Amino acid sequence: MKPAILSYGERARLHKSPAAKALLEVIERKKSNLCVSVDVTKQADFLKVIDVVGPYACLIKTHVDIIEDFDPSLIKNLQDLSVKHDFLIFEDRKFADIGNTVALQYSSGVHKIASWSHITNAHPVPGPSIITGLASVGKPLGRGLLLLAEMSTKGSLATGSYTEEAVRMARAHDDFVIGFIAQRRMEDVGLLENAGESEEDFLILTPGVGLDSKGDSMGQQYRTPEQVVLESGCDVIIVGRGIYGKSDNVDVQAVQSQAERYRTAGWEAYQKRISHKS
Ligand code: 5BU
Repeated sequence: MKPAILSYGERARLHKSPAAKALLEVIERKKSNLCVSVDVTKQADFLKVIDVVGPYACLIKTHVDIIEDFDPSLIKNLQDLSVKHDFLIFEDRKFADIGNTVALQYSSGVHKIASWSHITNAHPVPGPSIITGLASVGKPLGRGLLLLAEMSTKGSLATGSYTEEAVRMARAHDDFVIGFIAQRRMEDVGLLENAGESEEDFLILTPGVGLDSKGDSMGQQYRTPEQVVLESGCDVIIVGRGIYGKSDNVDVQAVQSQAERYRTAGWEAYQKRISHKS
């Protein structure tokens, strides 16, 4: 059966990747397919936003390299919040180098991403060696990788045969690749005719989600949770500024009510989707 018509819980039971299983389980448990992207630059704001949105999110997405006052205690605090509120962590690192370099960037340096981030992502542009490089670090830790098959920005080059090759690369490494950053489901992408019914279950995590705006002045494009989850069959909505607003002035009440609003919109779109099954 196609993943888009199965429940998250059914998919969790069938999935063989520990990272994908854990994400599907938390989605089902919390009835939330909302990933909050916390793109703020001060530790205190970062932790404050996460503490407020944590109860509504299945996943918190980070760009740890934008934190100006980073020190290792931030990671401990983030992990404590992940346990307190029951969410997974996704460092949106977008690796894009040769296998040896990405393995070092993933394991080492100041941030030691592999030691705390359940999920990370990579551009397929270097070819399959980027997956083997990252898997050499992440697979023994039970981590999962998303490939960037598409992007949400105007004029993205990740289309057509590039997207198809990303899907083929993932299929050849499905012991570590758990899904895609994409704008729609990928089951039918790049399949040869008569390929038959596929058993694959790649998760689709989708940025570029907003209820009140169609985009920003720097090429971002937004679609609604209903368009993303119901019409395009994606699994997780990724929302940043739509929830935390202006990063230099965190309004706790507003952040909480937006998180609640997006969580409800994402979950209702999913419920409509699976009620259309058969
Ligand atoms: P926003 O504030 O909801 O626009 O933030 C979106 C986040 O998702 C931000 O962290 C981006 O780096 C990230 N993103 C994206 O917007 N579009 C993409 O195609 C990819 C990532 Br890949």
